[in-house]
Amino acid sequence: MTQWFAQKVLCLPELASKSGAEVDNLMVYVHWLMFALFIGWIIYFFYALYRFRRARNPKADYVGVRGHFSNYLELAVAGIEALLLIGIAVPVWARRVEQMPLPDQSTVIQVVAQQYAWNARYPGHDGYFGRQDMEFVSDTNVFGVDPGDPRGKDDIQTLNDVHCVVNKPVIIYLSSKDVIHSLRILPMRVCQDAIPGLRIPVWFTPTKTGRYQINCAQLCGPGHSEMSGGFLIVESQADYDKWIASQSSTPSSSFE
Ligand SMILES: [Cu+2]
Repeated sequence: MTQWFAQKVLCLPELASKSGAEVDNLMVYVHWLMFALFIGWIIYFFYALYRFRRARNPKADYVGVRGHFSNYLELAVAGIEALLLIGIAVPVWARRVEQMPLPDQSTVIQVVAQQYAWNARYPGHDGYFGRQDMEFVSDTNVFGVDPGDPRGKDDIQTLNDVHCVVNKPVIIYLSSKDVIHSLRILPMRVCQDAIPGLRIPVWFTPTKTGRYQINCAQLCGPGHSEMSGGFLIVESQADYDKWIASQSSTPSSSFE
């Protein structure tokens, strides 16, 4: 029922992540409550028009409502709202923040946003990112990779293509080169600001292979809309390994 409501009534975008259903459910519950309140207010509006019509009430009643029904109703609405917030929204958020997947069981990617594209970086065959430092950051080295560190030699850097493996958690360490951007991948139900000087982890577990558009959710300049040229490519482990092999300049054997 909630899935049907989410897709047919609210027209939410395709869902392709494991924990995204929790976000959708919360949106559905909030809309159900709003729908009930809307119907309730409409009924009350017409009741008031009828009950307090001039023909029956030629003189105003200065005391007003004497019963406590409206108080109980307001309490009940506040109770349901508190339940949505404390019982559902806060636990969903707590799980997002506190239950980070383990890096060695995830696809770990660094993403640096810039005007107007997404840079992505992968650890390559050895599984390690090379050393990074602010002193190396330049226009051509947005990740500040230390050119002297051998572990960084096989690192892979892409522009606008973010590859990951289906049914395996993805951890993105997000930052920005210039202004505030925001990484939004709707089918994964994630949206996180990219802030210069901060490295913010974002995680999700994709459940369907495919190509999903990445949007920038902060108006970051005149070319803001160009940032929708980024794509998250969710593929099988075999396809991902093939892609890594095709990108990495250093074969894995040199590390064995
Ligand atoms: Cu942007």
